[in-house]
Amino acid sequence: MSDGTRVMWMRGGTSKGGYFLAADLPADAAARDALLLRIMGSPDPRQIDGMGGANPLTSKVAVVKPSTREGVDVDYLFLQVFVDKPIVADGQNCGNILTGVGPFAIERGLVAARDGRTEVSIYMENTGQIAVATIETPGGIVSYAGEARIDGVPGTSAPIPIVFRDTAGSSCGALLPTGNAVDTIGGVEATLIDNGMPCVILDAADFGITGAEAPAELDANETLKARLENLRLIAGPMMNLGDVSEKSVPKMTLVGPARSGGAISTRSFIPHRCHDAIGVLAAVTVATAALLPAGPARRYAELPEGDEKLISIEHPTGEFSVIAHLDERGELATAAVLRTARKLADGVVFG
Ligand code: NQM
Repeated sequence: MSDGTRVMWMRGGTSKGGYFLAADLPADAAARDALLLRIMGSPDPRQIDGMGGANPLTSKVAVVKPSTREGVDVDYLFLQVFVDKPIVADGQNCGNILTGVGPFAIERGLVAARDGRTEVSIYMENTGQIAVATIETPGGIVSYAGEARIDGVPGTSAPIPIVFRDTAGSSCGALLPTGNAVDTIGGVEATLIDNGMPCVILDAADFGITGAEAPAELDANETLKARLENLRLIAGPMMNLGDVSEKSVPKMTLVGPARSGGAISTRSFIPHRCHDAIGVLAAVTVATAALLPAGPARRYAELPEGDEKLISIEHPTGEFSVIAHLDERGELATAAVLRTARKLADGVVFG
């Protein structure tokens, strides 16, 4: 057993994981990944011998360091520790875990807090883009308490608004990597799109489901899951992602009509298990798909008028509001989201 590694465990949005300073982890990626697998208890469906919560949403890691980039405070690398496979993947970003990065950076002394609110600008290493998060810091101390509520998390917390810019083509090189708003793959219409998260947007009706089913019901539907995985393996190379059999992207998002007054309803496979809510950048990407001239998302989306649109993405545990600012071409220029985070533990973990 090692002497332990310094870590803060945090809930970020609707996910949870370990936040490490890069300097506290092995510099060699293979040694770092071996340590993280031990820390999470992977591979094991129950992660019984580690900190992971037996769900991809609770088997996540943020690696943070001071940034050398002009105007940027910190660099953030997201790592997905697979639950039941010995894989640590850096092929995707995570906007939920991102939420904890600002508070963590302030708590670790990487960013000086102001009295009131502190903006933290974060370079997201996985995709090479910047997000700006605003943290509540009354008296120069991070406050996690507040009145902000996000669906999928009980209770209320301090608000952490986050603004994303230039997320189009984050991993695929272009918003629409095939150049089309709609492609036909495996006999069904799909939008292959990446506005911060590579997603394959599909019409739930094409799979004989309504899109309102509970995640557990969809997870138990082996025929559906096999069909989605088959389409995902076809979509990966079309999206410039290569062979995605061991990658956590693209996400497979089934859409249908909104049922609770939102813009559209979603069930998002990430990629082998149905999300209890929806990822942050996945929600931004679905909102962007809803603005396209055609495709499964456009078919169902009910959108407000104006250049600033609140697009409410319904998911299994509520809704996710994306505030979309459109450019003169009617395309999404910036997206703002509201998240919350909570510090759960600060100490050392053994690998
Ligand atoms: O899309 C889950 C999550 C995510 C990712 C996933 C996320 C995002 O809910 O930005 O937040 O898609 O694997 O944490």
